[in-house]
Amino acid sequence: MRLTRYFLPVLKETPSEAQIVSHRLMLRAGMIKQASAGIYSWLPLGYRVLRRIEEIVHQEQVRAGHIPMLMPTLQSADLWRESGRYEDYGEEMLRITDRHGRDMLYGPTNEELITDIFRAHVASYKDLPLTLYHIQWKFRDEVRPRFGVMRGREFLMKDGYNFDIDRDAALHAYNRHLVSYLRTYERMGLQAIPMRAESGPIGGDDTHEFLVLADTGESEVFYDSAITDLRFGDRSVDYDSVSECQAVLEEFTSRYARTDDTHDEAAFNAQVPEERRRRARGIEVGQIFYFGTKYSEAMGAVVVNDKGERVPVHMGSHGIGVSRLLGAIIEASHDDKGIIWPEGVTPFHAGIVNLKQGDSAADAACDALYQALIAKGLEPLYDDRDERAGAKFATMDLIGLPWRITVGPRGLAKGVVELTSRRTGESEELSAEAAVDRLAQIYADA
Ligand code: 5CA
Repeated sequence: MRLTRYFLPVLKETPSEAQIVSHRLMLRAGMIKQASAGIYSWLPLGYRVLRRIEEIVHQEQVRAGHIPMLMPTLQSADLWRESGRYEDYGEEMLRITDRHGRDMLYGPTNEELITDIFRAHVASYKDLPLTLYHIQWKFRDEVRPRFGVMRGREFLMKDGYNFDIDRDAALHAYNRHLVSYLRTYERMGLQAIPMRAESGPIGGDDTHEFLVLADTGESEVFYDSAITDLRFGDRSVDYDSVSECQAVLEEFTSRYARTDDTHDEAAFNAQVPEERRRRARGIEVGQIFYFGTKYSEAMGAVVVNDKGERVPVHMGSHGIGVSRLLGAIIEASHDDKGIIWPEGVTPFHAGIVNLKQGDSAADAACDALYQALIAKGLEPLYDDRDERAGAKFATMDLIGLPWRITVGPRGLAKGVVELTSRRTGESEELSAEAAVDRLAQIYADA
């Protein structure tokens, strides 16, 4: 993409309404624009990152054997009356009446709708296990929408639902989700720690939230610092193997890590040596639940088991805050100049800065570099504006592309360009061809 043909409305001023750094940077970098309280338009740069995050979530869900689909945002109130949640959900639910006077709602989550699909089409244990998921907009009329996309009213969520014949099978689905979530967040450059939590309006006793540690996080958390040494890495786990998934769950959840809802000071002190006790704040980027037959009993989602008996199906639901993740990644990865995107989610792979726009040699070198990167399957953002170098560098630093290639007459005379890492600030002079090869290698490894 050439910047002169793009739409990147960066702001010079720091917007006064934004209280936390991720919100400020998303506004300044022209990624989002508020449409109304807690509701945002995704401008092209923000939309690119959102799509990349969605893509990683899809890939990891499919890898775990889960099946993508799409359910609507608007739902009928009647389904929610069956589960009893129409009344229980309270003011957070946006209720709408259609022209025929029918009660509708903008879905805050989809347990009822998916259970309705299941009961219409599945009747036998032979069709289990089954896990369906979608990535769809949700609406929760939060009392205090704030921090930009972090606590929105409209937000994008991946929500998945497992259907299993009994508790053991459903707990395997729970563990499988935990494993797939660890992989998912690490691919985005994040460490998200599973912590024992409360289930709230979703229900059930087994639940973990995934938290990214950050001072601006809304949750208070208590954990054993040894947990921050754990990495999922690129290990391969067989998602069908009960013991392999169980082993990962045990590795990542046996140490003390809880949100304030479930925190138990006595247990904390007894289980964790004093020097490893941490009390901090975190951003909840996902949550997994096992709630058994709560919805299947209320809504008549039954299957015939291998003994010919009709039994309610065991379920869980599993959410990832897709739009919130942009805020979480920026909170975890920025400096005073702007965002620093991890390679896995960056909106463009590299920026090209032409130090002397209009100089025929510099322009030609930039054009060639731009084409060479595209030929390697990379997406560059070429700053071809007629601007001072300082302004171009400031824009690149603000929008946070992990790599910048700087091209100018002085370097070209020596046959080199400059490759700069946004994260370390280190630069290296090398030929344009070598820079292209280096970037191709970096992204192949990422
Ligand atoms: N049905 C379950 C799992 S699919 C569910 O709704 N879980 S949840 O309530 O925990 O939401 C899942 C994730 O959505 C949360 O972990 C959080 O990352 C994200 N989320 C929840 N509320 C908001 C909000 N107001 N703004 C942005 N993201 C949100």
